[in-house]
Amino acid sequence: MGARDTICALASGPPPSAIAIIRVSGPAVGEIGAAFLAAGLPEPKRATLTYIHDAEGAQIDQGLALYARGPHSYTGEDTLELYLHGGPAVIGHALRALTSLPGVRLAEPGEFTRRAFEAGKLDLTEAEGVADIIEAETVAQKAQALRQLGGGLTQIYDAWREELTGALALIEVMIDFPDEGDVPLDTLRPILLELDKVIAEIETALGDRGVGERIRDGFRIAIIGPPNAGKSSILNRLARREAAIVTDIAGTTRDVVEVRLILGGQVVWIADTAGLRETEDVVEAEGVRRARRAAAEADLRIHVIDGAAPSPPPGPVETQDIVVFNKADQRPAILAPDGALPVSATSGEGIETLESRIAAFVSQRASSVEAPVITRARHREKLLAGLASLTAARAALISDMGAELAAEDVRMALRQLSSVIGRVDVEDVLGAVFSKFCIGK
Ligand SMILES: Nc1nc2c(ncn2[C@@H]2O[C@H](COP(=O)(O)OP(=O)(O)O)[C@@H](O)[C@H]2O)c(=O)[nH]1
Ligand SMILES: [Mg+2]
Repeated sequence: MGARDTICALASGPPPSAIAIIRVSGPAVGEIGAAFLAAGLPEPKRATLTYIHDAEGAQIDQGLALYARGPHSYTGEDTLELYLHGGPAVIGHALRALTSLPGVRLAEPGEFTRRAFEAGKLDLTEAEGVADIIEAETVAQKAQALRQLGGGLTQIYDAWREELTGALALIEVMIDFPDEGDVPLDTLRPILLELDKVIAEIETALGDRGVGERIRDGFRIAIIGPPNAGKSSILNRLARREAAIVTDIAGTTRDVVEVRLILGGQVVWIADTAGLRETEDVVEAEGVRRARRAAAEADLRIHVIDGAAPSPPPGPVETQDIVVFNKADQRPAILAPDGALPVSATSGEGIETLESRIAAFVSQRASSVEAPVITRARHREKLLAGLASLTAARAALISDMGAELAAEDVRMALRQLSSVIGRVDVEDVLGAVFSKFCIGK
């Protein structure tokens, strides 16, 4: 294999912008500085004003150049950043000039960060934090991403790995010096204490009701109720647009229609669903099945009672759920069952109160876990597998099934935890993680 490609990309937003930042990383940076910058390659980490021209000597622009010598750079390689005027002609000319050199090509999504990961500058959870902070829309998402890219998760996993490595060493001593007869409790106790501590911490992390994932991906709210209760009309009110079709024909909504909003400082997905009823229509029946699934998976359900034909909510109402009595414009609110919020999708009455109830729920839920350990499904999967291995190790130890088995289980758990931070089994996850990045990062 020859030398590694040098990669380049526009790192700033789409043109036109005041300034465009073009990033370059790889072995050709020195050559690019010498060939394209009138001032030559600048001193490391010193912004230098210079003319920039292409290989034929045609001027591209005047701008700042910032050079970082590997390994003291984001990617660990030599990198060059060019701050140019952010017009499409400048950017196009600069990228064409750079990629005209042999060994220089446009970067893939996330390739700069992937190189940083490969150089050991970041672990996988930190790299995920980089992607998340770029995508962050709410302050809560940003705070979570910032904590993650600053090594907040790395520390937790490192501590677990250290404790398990210690426990493993003690188990291996048991294997090397088997006692005649039963293992004395003195030998077992410190190992069990160590395992129990990690088991308890992982269980706490898993028992977070998905708060970290919800902060990142959005809380799920489902509007459910009988046909014609006004569910779609309420969704449209909340969305402030005609997102779902409203008619007086029962069974109009057949699929789940989702609207994304920011409420209570959180991303919230509100799902309008098909009215819950028995039906012969196959399409509507599938809609009802999806409605039930959306209701079951939601963090919060809005049960809509049809004020024109009141009946109790068909599904189970959980404590956090909101019950609304719709069509309050037609019916006196006094007819609303206890605790139900009178609203009218037609007049807008009660909709603000409904919004603030939803906002209160999501902001309270989001702050119910101080620093969520799990921010992606990937983390949850590995932690569940790790927990299963540790539980098996514990069982093997106390039931005398043999220290060898227990050691194997602890090794397995270590592997699961290490794969979250990208220390082992990385190849299968790297593509998935970095392809979701934007180009230039
Ligand atoms: N008077 C009145 N009619 C409503 C209200 N909300 C919905 N409707 C009407 O009730 C019918 C069913 O509404 P829709 O939103 O499609 O109900 P869904 O089947 O539960 O989605 C439509 O004719 C709406 O115009 C309301 O608050 N007041
Ligand atoms: Mg509907």
